[in-house]
Amino acid sequence: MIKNSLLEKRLKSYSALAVGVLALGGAASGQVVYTDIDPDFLADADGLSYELDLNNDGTIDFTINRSAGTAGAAIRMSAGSGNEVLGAISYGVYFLPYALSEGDAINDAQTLWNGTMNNNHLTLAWGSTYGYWTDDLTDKYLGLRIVVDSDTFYGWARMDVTAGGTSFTIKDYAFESTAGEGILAGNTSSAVSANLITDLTVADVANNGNGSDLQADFNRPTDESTVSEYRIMVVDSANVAGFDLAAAEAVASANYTVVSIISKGDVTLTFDAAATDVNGNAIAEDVPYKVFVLSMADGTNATANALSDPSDQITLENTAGISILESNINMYSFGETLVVNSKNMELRNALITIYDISGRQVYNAELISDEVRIQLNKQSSQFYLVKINTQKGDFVKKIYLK
Ligand SMILES: [Ca+2]
Ligand SMILES: [Ca+2]
Ligand SMILES: [Ca+2]
Repeated sequence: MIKNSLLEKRLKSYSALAVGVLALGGAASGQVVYTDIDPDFLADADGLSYELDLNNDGTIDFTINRSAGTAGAAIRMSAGSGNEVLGAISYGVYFLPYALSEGDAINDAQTLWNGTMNNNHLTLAWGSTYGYWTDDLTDKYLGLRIVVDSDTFYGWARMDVTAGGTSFTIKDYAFESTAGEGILAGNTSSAVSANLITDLTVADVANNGNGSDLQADFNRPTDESTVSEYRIMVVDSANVAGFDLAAAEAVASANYTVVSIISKGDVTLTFDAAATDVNGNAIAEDVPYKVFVLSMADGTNATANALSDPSDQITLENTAGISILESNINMYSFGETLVVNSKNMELRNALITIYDISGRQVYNAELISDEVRIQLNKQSSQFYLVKINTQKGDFVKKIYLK
């Protein structure tokens, strides 16, 4: 049953293993490992089978066989544990692998995967009766995925078949070595990724207790031709560990903010009051967040999306009229009175200067005690910028006086 060509193939597979491992080690992301079957393997008689080791690790992942069926010849395949093929269910009990065309997507967006139906016999061709591989076909693709140590890898195998399930020829195969990342049928090199944004920063810019307090600032990539849009995503820091490209791609559209590429220049985005985190929870104070930007591929110059690194963590705080403690300087307000004090006498001989929202200096004095109360005459509630220059350093805080 095992022909010389298969033994040769296996030897090639083991040598390909070393190449594959090297490729994995050197790849930051997006590395397709391609294996040519040379010569192509032809199964044109009952009992011939091809054992496909998609990732060349010595473990057979799929077996494709040419057998005798009740409807004449048949081509069927079985899958190793956890491995699956892209296809469709027929009559509720049979699974028929698709004959994909070059460029068809093979990824986690497809839901019709199976590896076990009909007692692990997946049917490519049952005579001329059942299956997507019953006609004469050239250069069609099986969509494959395998599980290795609980990671999923996507790949394809290219085949020709003759009508009625009388023969199949398997020519080559490939898999994407980045776990979870899809592949296009026939692709032998990695998809080009959309360009990433740079210099992502976040800030707390208001005290509304919602998304409008949060601002994200980033620079667009110099070359935006690979990008169709940016999706700005707020992630609860508790969930950041599992937030990868696949997770970002799966976020519902209601739970991120889109920045289009139509408006040029670098981006300063203040989120909507109704904005949520990626799980749909309203953005709130006192919850640590990190922000990500997903660059969506334009589909022509790039076909893979790309996720930025997370921003620094930010926890929105309500700084309106409440105590602020920083560098041992305590500052709080009530009515028109601003109270500044220090635990460790840093304020002795410090200079305090207060500016209003327009930048006008409204108060300036040297502090002679550890606590000072400043009465500000003002027309309406507003923010003030308080600057304190001490011997140990300078301290600046925005404060809201009612
Ligand atoms: Ca394998
Ligand atoms: Ca070949
Ligand atoms: Ca705030």
